[in-house]
Amino acid sequence: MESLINIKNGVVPSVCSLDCPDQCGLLVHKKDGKIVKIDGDPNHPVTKGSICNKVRNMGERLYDPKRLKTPLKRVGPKGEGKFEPISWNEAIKTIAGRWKRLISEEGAESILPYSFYGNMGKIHSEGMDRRFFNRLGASQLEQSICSSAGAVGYAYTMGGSFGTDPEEMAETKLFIFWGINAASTNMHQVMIAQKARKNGAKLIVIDVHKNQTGRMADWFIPILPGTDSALALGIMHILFDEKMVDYEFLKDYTVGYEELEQHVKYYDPKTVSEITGVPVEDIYKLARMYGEISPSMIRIGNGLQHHDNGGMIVRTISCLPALTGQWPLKGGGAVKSNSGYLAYNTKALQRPELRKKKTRTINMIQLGEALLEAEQPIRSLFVYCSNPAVVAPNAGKVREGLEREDLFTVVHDLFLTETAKYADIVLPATSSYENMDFYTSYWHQYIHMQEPVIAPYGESRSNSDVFRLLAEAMGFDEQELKDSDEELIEQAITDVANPHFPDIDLERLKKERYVKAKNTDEYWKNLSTPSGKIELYSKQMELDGYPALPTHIPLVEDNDCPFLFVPGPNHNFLNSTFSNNEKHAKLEKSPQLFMNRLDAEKLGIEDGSLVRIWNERGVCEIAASVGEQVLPGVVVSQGLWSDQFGDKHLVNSLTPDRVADMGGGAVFFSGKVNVQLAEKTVGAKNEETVEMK
Ligand SMILES: Nc1nc2c(c(=O)[nH]1)N[C@H]1C(S)=C(S)[C@@H](COP(=O)(O)OP(=O)(O)OC[C@H]3O[C@@H](n4cnc5c(=O)[nH]c(N)nc54)[C@H](O)[C@@H]3O)O[C@H]1N2
Ligand SMILES: Nc1nc2c(c(=O)[nH]1)N[C@H]1C(S)=C(S)[C@@H](COP(=O)(O)OP(=O)(O)OC[C@H]3O[C@@H](n4cnc5c(=O)[nH]c(N)nc54)[C@H](O)[C@@H]3O)O[C@H]1N2
Ligand code: SF4
Ligand SMILES: [Mo]
Repeated sequence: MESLINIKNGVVPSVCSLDCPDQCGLLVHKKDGKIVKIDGDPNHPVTKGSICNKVRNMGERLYDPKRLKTPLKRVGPKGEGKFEPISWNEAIKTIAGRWKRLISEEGAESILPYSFYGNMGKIHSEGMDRRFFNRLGASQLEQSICSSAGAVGYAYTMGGSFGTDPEEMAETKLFIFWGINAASTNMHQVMIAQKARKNGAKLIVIDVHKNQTGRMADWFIPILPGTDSALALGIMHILFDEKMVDYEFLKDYTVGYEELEQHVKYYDPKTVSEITGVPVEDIYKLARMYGEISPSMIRIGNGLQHHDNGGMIVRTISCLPALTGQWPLKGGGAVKSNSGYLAYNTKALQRPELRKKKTRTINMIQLGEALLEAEQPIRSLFVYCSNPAVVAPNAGKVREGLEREDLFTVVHDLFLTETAKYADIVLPATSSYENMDFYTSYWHQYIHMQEPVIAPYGESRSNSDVFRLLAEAMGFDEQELKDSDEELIEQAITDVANPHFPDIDLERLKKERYVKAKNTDEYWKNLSTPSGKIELYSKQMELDGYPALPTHIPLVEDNDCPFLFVPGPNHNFLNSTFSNNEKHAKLEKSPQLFMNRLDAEKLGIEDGSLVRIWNERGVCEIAASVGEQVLPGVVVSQGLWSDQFGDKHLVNSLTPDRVADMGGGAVFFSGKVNVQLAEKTVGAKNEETVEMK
């Protein structure tokens, strides 16, 4: 078949590579070999031709004049951004030379790869890179920044990342979007709910911020951050009390419902109201709606798990559908992540056997600490598919670590990101439209094929190409480090020990482009929990040091600042991606701090006033948006803004790098801050004048 790259003019199929649950099927319009327009693929069974504005404007990013064309070496101080072009040959030789010396002097563990899912393609995000770093024997990275706390919490109840099929949600009569800003972060989930609403379905949104998603709900329930376990337990209290539970389902398919019934007696509506800020009558109303309307579906968002108690919150909420017997119903249940259905042959892709020695693992959310304080120092960092100087918590500390003169840093990216500015060597990366890869959604149930649709930009190279080059330069001659991208895909989709994985080979995947997981209907009958059932009571949790029953555990007292700070993502960026592209930044205008009118009045802050937000970790300045969108005591910002808008927008300079209760997860939303009118505030980070009250 002709390569899609060679089609100079026409429309070619593709898939969105961004870290977004929707994983849209795309149609790419080409003129003279360049992308001129990106549309949705109307034949895609879930995304059905609609896509977000971010990717409609993707051309602006792909052909942004700031995009990197050649490898670079740093010629100014770290962080300043002065670089000179060099050849690939020089770049690879420099890296391999430094690493060979480091390995002989301090061992391979002195090298740390740092990556996340800037590109969700499996080959490029967890393929040849894993093989290479396994062979190298480098330190390992715990990739916990996004969804690990909730994934572990959900798995205690449900055995793994398995939930309701979005394609069945036309039947759903009650949607609860819980801690998800779906209007921005899962647009097709919203479209499905809107369609169902035309047939009488109701949409409830439970959030700490009445944002674009809350505003479209039939009922918006504001809640205090980190208290959602208590609300879920309060609902359970009423469901048992008012006999709205399905005892037959509980008896057949769950463990521990009798213990749970006793346990939730402690969570009476009055107590729950005091914890959550949700009025008693609303707790009753919510529980009764949940008890009476079927099928119901809870969309469990990522916002919940970015808290000290995030794993337990997700664990608790995921018990609810069993109580009213939702799982057997079409369109009933819950979705946190559906990635389990498409689990592929990771061992064949990543080759863990290439690692000959056990090596240390470093939690990615504590990069600053690892760079500054590790007993056995990290001497070299290789960053790809991530921008830790902006996205990692306690980002000031991360930047301090990146400034270390004795740290040899390489960054592989499409742009000179904030992180890349600290690099010694920068390598230009291809975009996903220039690569071959396969993709699996973590919301719908399709696996996708991506073939390159345009030629590599400038001298840029894909992740797997870079690791093949590095392997050669290091003198590694294993065949696994030479395999082509096609071979990698074939290995990953062959001999898959997952009963839901579709019967595919590379040929079928290329021909059909997206294929659905199979036999997913009755997954709730045979779960991978220790009992095989839904575990309302979990012995495993007890063994792991948690309460066996779902429990509300208050947030850690971060410091004595008065406001809980929830800095989430925004509509027009994807994490920090797009924040450096003019078109997207313009659409987003500027960052805002949402605060309650009562708090603002006390502090003399008006709508639009520039406010200073600070704590012992850092300081930011942004404009206040005063109103009723958040409860008193809570402030919310949106977006991970690029440094090009000034150095006062780095919200992660304020966020804690503590580890959540489960999965080593991040606690971006459990930090506390002080807020004052900008001109009134004295002092800043590390100065003695900082007032903490
Ligand atoms: N447009 C856009 N889409 C994206 C992204 C993006 O940056 N921009 N990022 C992608 C990625 S990587 C991810 S992980 C997802 C994240 O997308 P979501 O799953 O939507 O998660 P968040 O936006 O982090 O938080 C969701 C909501 O949780 C609320 N929240 C925070 N704390 C609490 C709490 O204690 N209780 C309750 N009930 N609500 C709370 C926040 O106010 C927010 O509205 O989106 C993906 N899609
Ligand atoms: N305050 C706060 N901080 C957060 C969050 C939050 O809600 N609030 N959300 C957190 C979450 S959920 C996540 S997932 C993380 C995400 O954080 P990151 O994974 O760092 O995501 P991005 O900021 O999108 O950066 C991805 C980078 O990968 C690059 N890239 C894209 N494709 C490729 C490729 O094929 N090869 C290479 N080499 N590079 C590529 C992009 O250009 C971009 O610079 O952020 C976390 N940080
Ligand atoms: S970012 Fe999400 S909604 Fe937008 S095109 Fe990609 S998968 Fe679809
Ligand atoms: Mo994420």
